[in-house]
Amino acid sequence: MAGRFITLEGGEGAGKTTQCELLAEALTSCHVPVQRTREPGGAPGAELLRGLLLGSDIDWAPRAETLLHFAARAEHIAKTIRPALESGIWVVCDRFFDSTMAYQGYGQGADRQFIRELSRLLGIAPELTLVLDVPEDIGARRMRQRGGDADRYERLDAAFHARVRSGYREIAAGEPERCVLIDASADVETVHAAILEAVETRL
Ligand code: T5A
Repeated sequence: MAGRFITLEGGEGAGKTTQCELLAEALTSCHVPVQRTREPGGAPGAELLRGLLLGSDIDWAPRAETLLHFAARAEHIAKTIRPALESGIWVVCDRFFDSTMAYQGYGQGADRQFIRELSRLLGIAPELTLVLDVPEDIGARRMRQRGGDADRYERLDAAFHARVRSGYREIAAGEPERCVLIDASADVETVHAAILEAVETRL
């Protein structure tokens, strides 16, 4: 596939959405064709599943919740990610399978081997994953300042968000060839510069 596949990951308020937008703009200004997308979602069917996962108050069984994220992901890959990559477009994706490992695996205690196996079966993986690392209290403060209603995951307690953060740090440490840990507690421009440096160096 001619396009390159980049994902941004991190806990609540790490600044992924902000940084996805800045990275896509930077690539576009270098005449690189880019598709920005997000999970859960990124295709009509996957957006429907997003509504179920974030908007409902159902206390899903961990395996069911994991499979719903992977169902949304399979749809997203088939309808958006793979077609873009095949036509030479770079994909900048806000969350991907590391989110399921961090949130469902480390955060909610779902079977990590099950998640690893589902990730492998997708048959596609990012070439570069930027893990935006921010202390939970800074992330929570940013979310409060931004306002709006908290989704199902944002409402979970501080211990959950601490497990998600340490899960991400473990993922990044375990796959250094794919992942770069970025200190996201700095200001927007500093984080953007660190991301550009990682993209230039790795890709
Ligand atoms: N989920 C997702 C799972 O549990 N399993 C999965 O498999 C998947 C794919 C998705 C939720 O679903 C869960 C994880 C999530 O809880 P979402 O609505 O897509 O939810 O929300 P998030 O991905 O968490 O994204 P958010 O938009 O809520 O946060 P971001 O993208 O990290 O942060 P951003 O860029 O929107 O910034 C938040 C605020 O901080 C400011 C921004 O201006 C904004 O106001 N900000 C900064 N302020 C100071 N310094 C910086 N460096 C800043 N960067 C941003």
